[in-house]
Amino acid sequence: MYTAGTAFLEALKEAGVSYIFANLGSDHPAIVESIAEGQTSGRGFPAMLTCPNEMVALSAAHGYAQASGQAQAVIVHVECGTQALGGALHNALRGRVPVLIFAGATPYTQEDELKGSRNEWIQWIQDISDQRGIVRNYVKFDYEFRTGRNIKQVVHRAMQLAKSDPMGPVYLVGAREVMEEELTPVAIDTAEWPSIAPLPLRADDAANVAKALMQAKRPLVVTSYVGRNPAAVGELTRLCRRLGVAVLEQSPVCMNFSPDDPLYMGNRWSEPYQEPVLGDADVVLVLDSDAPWVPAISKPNAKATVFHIDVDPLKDDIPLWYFKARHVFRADCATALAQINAALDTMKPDTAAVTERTAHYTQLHEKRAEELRRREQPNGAIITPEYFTACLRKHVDDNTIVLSETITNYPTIANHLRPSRPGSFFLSGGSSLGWNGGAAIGAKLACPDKTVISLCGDGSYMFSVPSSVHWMARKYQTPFLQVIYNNGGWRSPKMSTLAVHPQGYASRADAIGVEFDPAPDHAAIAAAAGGAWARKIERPEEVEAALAEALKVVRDEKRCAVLDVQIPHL
Ligand SMILES: Cc1ncc(C[n+]2csc(CCOP(=O)(O)OP(=O)(O)O)c2C)c(N)n1
Ligand SMILES: [Mg+2]
Repeated sequence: MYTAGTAFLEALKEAGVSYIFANLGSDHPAIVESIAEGQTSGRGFPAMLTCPNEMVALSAAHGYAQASGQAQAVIVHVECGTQALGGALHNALRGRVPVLIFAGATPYTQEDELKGSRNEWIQWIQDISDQRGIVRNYVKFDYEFRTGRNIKQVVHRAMQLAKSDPMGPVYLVGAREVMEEELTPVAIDTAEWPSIAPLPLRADDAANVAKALMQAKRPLVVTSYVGRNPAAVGELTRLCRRLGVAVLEQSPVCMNFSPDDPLYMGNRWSEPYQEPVLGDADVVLVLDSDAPWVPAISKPNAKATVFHIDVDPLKDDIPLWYFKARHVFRADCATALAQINAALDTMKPDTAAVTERTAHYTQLHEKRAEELRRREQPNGAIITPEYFTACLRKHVDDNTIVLSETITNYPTIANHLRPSRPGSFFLSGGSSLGWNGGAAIGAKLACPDKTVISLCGDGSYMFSVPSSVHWMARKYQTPFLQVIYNNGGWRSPKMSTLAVHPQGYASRADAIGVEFDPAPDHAAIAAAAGGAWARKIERPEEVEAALAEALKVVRDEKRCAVLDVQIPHL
């Protein structure tokens, strides 16, 4: 037996897919049959994992790709399973995550003309006019298999698109009749389907950027995700140290530059004040950022020269987007930074100027570090997020991956966890809440020997479909520690309201629709769904013991632990 379904699975295997995160339906008999046949005949197809919720499935593929760089596959049920991918698709797009999503389509014959023809009532209900239109705002490529004959080529083309910069999700559809087609196998040489080579700068441009940074009085790098390619971090660090260039992160979604480096100036989100370091810079080099500052509240000096090097500098999928820059380059930042460093090898920086710049920025760094140390001291009988995060920091070793969907505590994590290893720290990269649980499963599957810690707000925990996540985590043995920064609801929309209406009615109201009152027993959901260790803590003196026990459960018992940490409420 060799059907289009078999060819599809074979192509995924050839493309390096290890896991198919699947939520099945009446559209998938060919695939289910081929997997069962493959298990008997030993075809070695990717493992198919049952995902009771589609958003968790795609978030798992997302976390896997973040932790390993490898694109995985997601299978969903026709148009309704596609809808249920929900905001995970937005996250995959904005996170620039390579992933192949396949959805069946309802059969296109109804009188048994072909194998797979309609034989269930729902197949009329699931026929819509443009299934691919559901996702077209969010994928790099969408296509429907018209025949089984070239199904492998189409999968490899889709994967080539997904894995080429700027990376992103791709969506394929196949109706039952196409997937049932009996085929003669087609041989593919995967070496002939590479992703595009990383784009370099032109040599002159690299030299010009090097010269501008070298001659600047207050040179500054602004970045959000240069560290998505961990190789870029070393080149950036080398560049900054040799010239005394500082780094400011804007809404960082991964580890970009060591927060302990004296040239690290901190991280900005949407705080309503002008950033002094940004205002003082005379040369600003933006590296990989979708929004390098929020111009209404903070921006570079009008006299500053701005360079922008980005894997996707035009952001053509963000309709209203403009940030003034004099020089804009589409390039892979790891390559570009190596080129700028190579250009500097032939130049002679003024060592006195480098020393002065380094001393200036080091002084600012130390002042900031002192303030952060002060904030993480224990504060009476309450657990502050800063104190808790500082305690957690001591447990994060070199073998740990941390995920954060902590919303109003994003800055707390950046400042007090201080992730300093490239490739060890991730946010979703998007803004649709609920990535944290599935992503932890994916990261653990990608790196089974690492400890995975997923941090989330109480709202983000509920968005993550914890029943699905923890059922999967037990079934597929992906233990991780989940910490809930529980402030009793959605602090973020409350802050958004107060930022626009500081003295308004909402500022004086007792409740504005963001409170979780009465509170759910969050950790117990995970215990019920997946046998997770569950604990709620409220006092600072409980923190150390709870963290030690939770991590022991994860590392030794290989069981999930969910720690509900009560921080000051809304
Ligand atoms: C899918 C989705 N729905 C709604 C929102 C709007 N939203 C942004 S932050 C937030 C609250 C998050 O709550 P929590 O995780 O507890 O973090 P907190 O704001 O309390 O720090 C909401 C509802 C969103 N970003 N994504
Ligand atoms: Mg909250």
